[in-house]
Amino acid sequence: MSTITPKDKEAFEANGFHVLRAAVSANEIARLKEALARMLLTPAEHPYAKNLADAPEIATSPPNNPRGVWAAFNLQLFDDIFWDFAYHPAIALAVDALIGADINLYETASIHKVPGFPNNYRDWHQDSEYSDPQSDDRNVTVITFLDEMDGESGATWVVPGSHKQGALPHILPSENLSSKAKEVKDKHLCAPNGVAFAYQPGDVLIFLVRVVHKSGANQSGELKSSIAYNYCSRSTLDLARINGFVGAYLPITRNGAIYRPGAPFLNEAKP
Ligand SMILES: O=C(O)CCC(=O)C(=O)O
Repeated sequence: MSTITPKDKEAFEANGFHVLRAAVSANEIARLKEALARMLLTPAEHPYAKNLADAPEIATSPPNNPRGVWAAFNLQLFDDIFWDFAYHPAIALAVDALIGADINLYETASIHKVPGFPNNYRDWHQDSEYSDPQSDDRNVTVITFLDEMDGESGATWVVPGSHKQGALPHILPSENLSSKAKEVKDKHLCAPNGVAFAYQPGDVLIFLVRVVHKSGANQSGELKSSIAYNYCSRSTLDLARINGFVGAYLPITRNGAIYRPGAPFLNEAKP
């Protein structure tokens, strides 16, 4: 059973986001952080290292993130725990209640903000810029905060209600120091309306794929990490075969429960 109430769902449709507090336990956070710490030490020559986007220009080679990785993709390639995590009941059932019924995995990623991570490195954008064309927009980004964060120490910023504007034009950033990833053309219009919240490890931010959002600066002295997974509704179709992520479209929930491969089909097949 999810904790999402009809009021939560109504607010989610109006604002485009929902904050799920204390969804992931301290023990789970510790295990995820251990696996991410190992992933950040992946040497550049490793065959899977191309899944790690580094930012050596903002990282001063700290021992816990020597290549200055700021984003990582296809996390299941690095540790099975990231595959298990896609099925985290508190998160998956909340997403099912918000955008389902029935959700599939869309993408797995993590974000790492070194001390001094700039305010506009990953600036205002819609994730739908990377998933369109889809048959509908029941696709969400789910940020699980692994460290204490707020808007000045790495938390994600969102523009409430911005999903209602539809797909906005995006351009490449003009700043020299940036992720070089596409951002909203008129981003100066987004900034005054952006909000960020204070998060504890284990809190989760869920937002629709057309919600304009950005990475917060990290003015703290510590590395701040979060996990960013995307899920879509089972009925959401990828119209141009855009999604090549590992595990894309595999079932996560069915009939209001976590999907378990083999059940009941294999049980029924027993002699
Ligand atoms: O930093 C965040 O939490 C959001 C990152 C993000 O939006 C992105 O990389 O597309």
